[in-house]
Amino acid sequence: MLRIYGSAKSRTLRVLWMAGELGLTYDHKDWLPRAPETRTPEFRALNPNYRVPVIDDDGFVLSESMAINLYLAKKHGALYPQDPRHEALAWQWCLWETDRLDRPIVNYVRHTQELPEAERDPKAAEAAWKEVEPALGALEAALAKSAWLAGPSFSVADLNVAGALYRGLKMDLGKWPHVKAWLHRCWERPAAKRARAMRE
Ligand SMILES: N[C@@H](CCC(=O)N[C@@H](CS)C(=O)NCC(=O)O)C(=O)O
Repeated sequence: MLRIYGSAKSRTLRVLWMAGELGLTYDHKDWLPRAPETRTPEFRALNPNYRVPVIDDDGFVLSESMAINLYLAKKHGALYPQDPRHEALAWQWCLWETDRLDRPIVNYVRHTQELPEAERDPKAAEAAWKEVEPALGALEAALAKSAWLAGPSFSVADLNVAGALYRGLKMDLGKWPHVKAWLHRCWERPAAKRARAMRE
């Protein structure tokens, strides 16, 4: 039995999307980040970082959303590139996303749209934008050359990067037309829409 820990209102969104793509059944511990359930010794034993998402797949425990989705895709033989070069590109884009985009895009949208106005910090938004802008530029250059990030079709690489760019759906991406078109192509998938409905 697969168990997924974490609310759709967290980075667990991308794992729920992947589970939907693969048609998996799972037990869902629908816990928000920092919820009391994530502060227990039992949860610490699953993830000493106290963060979601985490999965428990028949006793195999794994954290880090990118790794979880790479594992699930490979295990279930779908959305996982078979060609070693495409597989390596999937790793590249997942690692790139975590390094370049994951936190800055959250900070940017929180400090421009999501936090109550009194809590928004323009300097934090500006600092985040200085990282988001070149990252979107790098993604635009790749997507101008290829419709998908790791091979000829939608894969775990697209899901992981588009999943992390959920907040990009609320941004003006006019300057990056290939990113915009790709992001909407990814999020129009039925499993993506179902995951999104769990969050909104
Ligand atoms: N790199 C991790 C990040 C996980 C993460 O930061 N999760 C947040 C929710 S989106 C969390 O659980 N935060 C709780 C905390 O900060 O204590 C991943 O991609 O899974």
